[in-house]
Amino acid sequence: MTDVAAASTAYQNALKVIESVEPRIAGAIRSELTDQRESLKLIASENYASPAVLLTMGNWLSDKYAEGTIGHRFYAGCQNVDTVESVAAEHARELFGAEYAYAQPHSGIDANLVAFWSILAHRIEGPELDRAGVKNMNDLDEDAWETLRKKFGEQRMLGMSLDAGGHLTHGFRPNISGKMFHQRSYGTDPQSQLLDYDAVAAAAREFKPLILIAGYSAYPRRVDFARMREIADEVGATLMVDMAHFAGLVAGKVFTGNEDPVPHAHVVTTTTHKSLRGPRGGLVLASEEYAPSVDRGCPMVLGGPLSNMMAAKAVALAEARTEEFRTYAQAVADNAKTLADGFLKRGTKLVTGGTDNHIVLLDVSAYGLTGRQAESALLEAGIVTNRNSVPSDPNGAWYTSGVRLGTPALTSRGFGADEFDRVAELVVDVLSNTTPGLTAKGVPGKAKHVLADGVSDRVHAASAEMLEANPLYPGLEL
Ligand code: DSN
Repeated sequence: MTDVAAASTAYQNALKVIESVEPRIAGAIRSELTDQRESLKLIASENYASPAVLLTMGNWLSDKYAEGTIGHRFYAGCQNVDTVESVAAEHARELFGAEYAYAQPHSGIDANLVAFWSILAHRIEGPELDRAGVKNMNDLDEDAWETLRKKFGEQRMLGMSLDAGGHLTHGFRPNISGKMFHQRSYGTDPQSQLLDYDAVAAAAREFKPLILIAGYSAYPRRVDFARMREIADEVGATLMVDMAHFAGLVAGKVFTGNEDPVPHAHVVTTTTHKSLRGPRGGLVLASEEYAPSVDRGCPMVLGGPLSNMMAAKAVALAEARTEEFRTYAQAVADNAKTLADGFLKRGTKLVTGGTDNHIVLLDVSAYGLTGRQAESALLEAGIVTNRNSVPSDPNGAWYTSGVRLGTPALTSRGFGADEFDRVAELVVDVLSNTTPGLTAKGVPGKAKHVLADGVSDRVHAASAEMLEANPLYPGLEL
């Protein structure tokens, strides 16, 4: 980590300033650090950004409007934002070997919206304008515009189902993607719970999607993106990969060849705050062919860029270019394997029977628990996780039958094989000592849990030893 003494001074002074205006906010900031320091953070999508990344977010770049693109803004005085966005894009291109990078999306959903609309612009709008013999959509007459709007709404998307590990933004009804597109899902093999590429190909041949999406939030395995591209090419689809979860493993060169989406996909989206360990935000990478339409993210679906966040993305991407980051990324994957093995040897059922990325997905039904009960019992013992569906989950997306764990955050703290095996032991201790709680009617429900006496204390004590030996932001005093 960076110069900790300087970071301590910076935070102490910043908190003094915040305190003088709204002490409750300063208090919440202090207490968030304490909470993060004192719990086992196993949420697969969370991490700890460096002080350099965190400090870059809080400054006057936040106050500048800069709608438009680098060197082509709708506001005057954007020279510093141009520098920030250029550096972020340059690092992203070099780090991922991408032809084009767009650093403006504020989040993963924004990055996916930019990707969807850039694909629609390239594949649907462009040919329609050509047919009408005009360059700009404002030059279409009312009838042609109505035809184009209707065509946008007729397009199809094929993505991984939510219970197999796909993401809400991959075409599910509660999300705008499920309302914009006719959507179908591919799942995983019922026995192995692994992706069945032949089944994906068969679904693609039948459905003929405009967009084939690969990528996941809760699938504990690597994906063969070369095979996904073959499938997309065969049916004339655009291959979009959402690598939000595993961008750090791509940046750290743990996923290479067919497992690296960038050489195979037309468009790749990501968040920057998960395994990539940057600020909360999004990023789109694209081939030359899609670059001009991705570059229209603003005004297509975005407003003014968050220039302070783009600056922090640039700093995080600079960190991710280092040998130290590669070592970290490899440790994230190695630690996940240790964690999975720790569960398997203690008899816990894992979705797909293991992991080869940063995610371990427990099926807690054999403990007689829902994911919700398991999540609450673990939290009571100081272990922070999130419940998650398992394939064909009988308990649906709210109660679920699974708990998702990930190694990026604790690996950033320095946890290695011994600690992750111990983490598996502690999680098993909690789950095997938890029973469903009773509802108001006195019958076992799906939400409440009862953790046996003494378990929380012993798990807290064992965690505290590991957490103290691997401090978060060592030396940082508030
Ligand atoms: N919420 C993120 C996750 O936890 O995976 C995905 O958007």
